[in-house]
This record gives sequence, C-alpha cells and structure tokens, in this order.
Amino acid sequence: MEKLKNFILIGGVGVGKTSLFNSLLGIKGEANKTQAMVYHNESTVDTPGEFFDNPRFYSAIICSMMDIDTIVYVHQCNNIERKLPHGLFNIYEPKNIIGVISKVDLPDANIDEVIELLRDYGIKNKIFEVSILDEESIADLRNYLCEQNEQNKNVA
Ligand SMILES: Nc1nc2c(ncn2[C@@H]2O[C@H](COP(=O)(O)OP(=O)(O)OP(=O)(O)O)[C@@H](O)[C@H]2O)c(=O)[nH]1
Ligand SMILES: [Mg+2]
Repeated sequence: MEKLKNFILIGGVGVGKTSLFNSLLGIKGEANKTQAMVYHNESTVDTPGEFFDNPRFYSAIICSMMDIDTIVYVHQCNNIERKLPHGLFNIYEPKNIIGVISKVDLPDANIDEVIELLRDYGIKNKIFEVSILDEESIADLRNYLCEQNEQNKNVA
C-alpha cells in the first residue's frame, strides 16, 4: 500500500471515483459525495466531479494535477456523452494519463464506444475496465499504479 501513491482521480459527477479510490486504498464503507479535493497524502488525490463538469473549476483541477505523475481519468461505462474540458490533457502531455472505464458490471455497458471516446480525448496509454464488485479489476489497477510510482521514483 505504501507504494500506492502519486495519482489523481478525475472525471464527472457520480462516475465512481471515490468508490474506486476507497477500494484501491482499502478504505471500507459507502462513498459519500465528494465536496472538495480529498488528499489521502500529498500525492494521492480524489476530486469532486463538479471540478470536471463545471468550467468555473477548471483552474482548480489543473493546479491539483500539477505535482502528480499519473492522471487517472474515470469515465462511466454506459455514458458516451463527450464533455472533456477543452485541451485539458494537452496541458499535461508529458504526464502519464490513463483511462478507467468504471462500473463495467452495469448491464448497459458500452465499452467499445467508451474506449473510442477515451482515445479521441487523447488518452494514449493504458485503459482499465473496473468494477468495485470485481476485486481482480481493482487489483490490476492497483498493481499498475504501484509500478508506475516505483518507476517515477527511479527516474527522479
Ligand atoms: N454498479 C456499480 N456502481 C458503482 C460502482 N462504483 C461506484 N458505484 C456507485 O456509483 C455511485 C457514485 O459513486 P461515487 O464513488 O460517489 O462517485 P464519484 O465519482 O466519487 O462522485 P462525485 O464525488 O460526486 O464526483 C454510488 O452510488 C456508488 O455506489 C461500480 O463499480 N459498479
Ligand atoms: Mg466522489
């Protein structure tokens, strides 16, 4: 768990960021609505969906991403609506920007179209398909984030 840091979860309201954050970190209990940035430590961050959905908050999200190496963009599996803040991922091109397709247990999951959307958003790196009901899917993402953190430490 100690290696699990240096990532930030971003994405729209209710896509499952906090549930995922808690599952990754082994925090038990139902996720409450996120009302502000939540720092597990200085480089492990959960963000409110409003920061992504509302242009008034873009500057907050841009600042919070600055010192973190892996940006995890979370998108719900059954939503193909496009509303990425314009140019958001271009600002941080050198960072590792990955995609997570959330709630893949839902019956109306539309994984292929969401993958296409994420690629159009400019996410070139890994895309994970996760459900908090499937611990293996969470473990895959957790392992990846730990590995990334180790690699970044070695580069620094
Ligand atoms: N079926 C299913 N439901 C999920 C999953 N992950 C989260 N949920 C549900 O989705 C709802 C929203 O989850 P949150 O984790 O609060 O979403 P969030 O992205 O943090 O939302 P904000 O804090 O408002 O931005 C809750 O009712 C969760 O129980 C999942 O993998 N599968
Ligand atoms: Mg939340």
